Amino acid sequence: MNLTGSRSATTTAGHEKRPELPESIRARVANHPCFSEDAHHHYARIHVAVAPACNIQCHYCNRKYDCSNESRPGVVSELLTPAQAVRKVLAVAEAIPQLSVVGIAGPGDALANPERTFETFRLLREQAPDLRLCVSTNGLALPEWVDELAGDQVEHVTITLNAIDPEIGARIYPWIFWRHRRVRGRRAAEILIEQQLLGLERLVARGALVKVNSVLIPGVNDAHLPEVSRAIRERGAFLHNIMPLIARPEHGTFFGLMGQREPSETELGALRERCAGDMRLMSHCRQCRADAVGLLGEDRGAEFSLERIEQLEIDPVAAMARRAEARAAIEAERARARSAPTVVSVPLSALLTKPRAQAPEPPVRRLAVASRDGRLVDEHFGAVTEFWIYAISAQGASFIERRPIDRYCSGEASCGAGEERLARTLRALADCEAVLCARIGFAPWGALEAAGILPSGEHALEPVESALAAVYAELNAAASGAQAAAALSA
Ligand code: CLF
Ligand code: SF4
Repeated sequence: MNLTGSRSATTTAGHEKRPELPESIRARVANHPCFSEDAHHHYARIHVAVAPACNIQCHYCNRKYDCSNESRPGVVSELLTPAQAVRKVLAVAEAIPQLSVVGIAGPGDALANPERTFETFRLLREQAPDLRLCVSTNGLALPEWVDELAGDQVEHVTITLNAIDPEIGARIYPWIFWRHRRVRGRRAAEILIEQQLLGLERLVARGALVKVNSVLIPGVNDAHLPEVSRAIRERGAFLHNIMPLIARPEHGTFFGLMGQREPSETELGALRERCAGDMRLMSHCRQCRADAVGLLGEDRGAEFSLERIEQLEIDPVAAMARRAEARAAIEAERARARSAPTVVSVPLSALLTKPRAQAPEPPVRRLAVASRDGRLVDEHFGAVTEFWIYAISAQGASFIERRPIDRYCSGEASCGAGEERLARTLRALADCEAVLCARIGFAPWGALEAAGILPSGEHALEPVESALAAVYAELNAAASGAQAAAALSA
C-alpha cells in the first residue's frame, strides 16, 4: 500500500496529464460538474425541460423521449414554461445549496426553441445571478444565437457533433429542418456540420467554453471520431465527451429498431484513449435526463414536481446567501484536501537529529464507506452506486459527502465488462486511503491495492463509526511501521 499519500492532481475533467489550466479558466470550470471532473463530486446541476421542439432528426432519437444527446431515453420530462422553470430552479436551489449550474438540454433542442430558452435565461439572470447558465444544442441554429448567448453570460455550451464527414453524417441524420423546408440525405448533414463548426468557432471567439458531445455508434462513426476530436480541438473546443450510443428496440428509435448495436465499455475506453492525445476528454458523463436534478449520477427530480414546488415557501435572497456559504465550505474543504498532510518516509539520519517529542500527530485521512444509509458498513463493493466519504483525524470522523459512482457489477454473467467503470471508480476515490465495504471481489480488491487504496471487508455490518476508527488506527499503525522500516533500512 502506498503510504506516501501522493496523488496525481486532476486538473480538468477526466484528464490528468495536461498542463495546468490558466487561473482564469480554472475559476470558470471549478464549480461546473461537467466541465471539471473534480467539481462533480461537490456541485449539483439542474436541467429545466423548457425546449420541446427539435429542428433535426437523429437516428438514435425518438421524439416521445428526452433528447438522447444529453439524456437517457426512457421517461418523458415534465415540460415547463420559463416561469415554471425558474420557480423550480429557485426551489431546488433552496433545498440543494451545492447547486451551481442550470442547464437547458431538451427534451428537444434548446436553440430550436429560442423564445422559451432565452426567456428562461433572462429570468434566471435576474433572480439567481450566482448560478452558471449552460446550454446544449445540436448546433443547427447555433451561429445566429451566439451573440444572444454571450449577452446572457451563457459561458458553457455543449454542441453534439457526431461527424465532420457528411457521408457519415447522412447515416446518422435522415433530415434537418432548414430555412422553412425539410432537407434530406448528404446535403442535410453538410449543412448541419457547417453550422456546428461555425457555431463552435463563433463561441470560442466570444470566449465561451465549448464542450463537444459525440455519440459513439459502432460501425458508423467509431473510426471517424479521432478526426472529429482533432477538428474541434483546432477550433478551440475545451472538452470532448464521447458518449456510448443507447439503442434498444423498446425505445422505438431507428437505430434501436434496426438492431444497431451499442458499443462495449472496452470499445468506448479504447476510442477515448485514441482521442486523448488530441483533446481534453470527459469521462464522467452520466447521460442525464433533460430534467435531471442533483449531483451527476443522482436523480432527485421526483422531489421537485410542479405540484410540490408550488406549495414551497421560497426566499431567493436567503437561499443565495446559503449557496455562497456552501460554496465557501466546499472550496475550503477542497483546499484542505489538496494540502492535506501526507505520511512521508523519513531517513534515519533525520530521525536521529530530531527529538522524539516532534513525532507528528496522525494526519487527517479520507475514507470511503459502502453503506445504504450511513449507519452500517452494509453494501457490496460491486453493487454500490455511491460512497459515503469521511475525513478522520485524531479528533474523530466528519462526514463530507455522498459521492456517486457507476455501479461496478452490472449483474450480468461476467463482471469483466466493468473494467472501465472500475477505472472511473478508482479515479473518483483517488483522494481516499481506504474503502470499507461489506464484501468485495478479487478483481476490485487488487485494483484498489494497486491504486494505493486499502480495501477493507473486515468490518461488514459494523456501525460506520467504529469501523472507521478501526481502519484509521490500522492505517496509522501501518504508516508508523513503514516509517520505522524505512528508517532501519536507510
Ligand atoms: Fe447539463 Fe450538459 Fe450543461 Fe452539464 S449535463 S447541459 S454540460 S449542466 Fe453533463 Fe449530463 Fe453528461 Fe450533459 S453529465 S449529459 S455532459
Ligand atoms: Fe432528438 Fe436531440 Fe437529435 Fe433533436 S437533437 S433529434 S431531440 S437527439
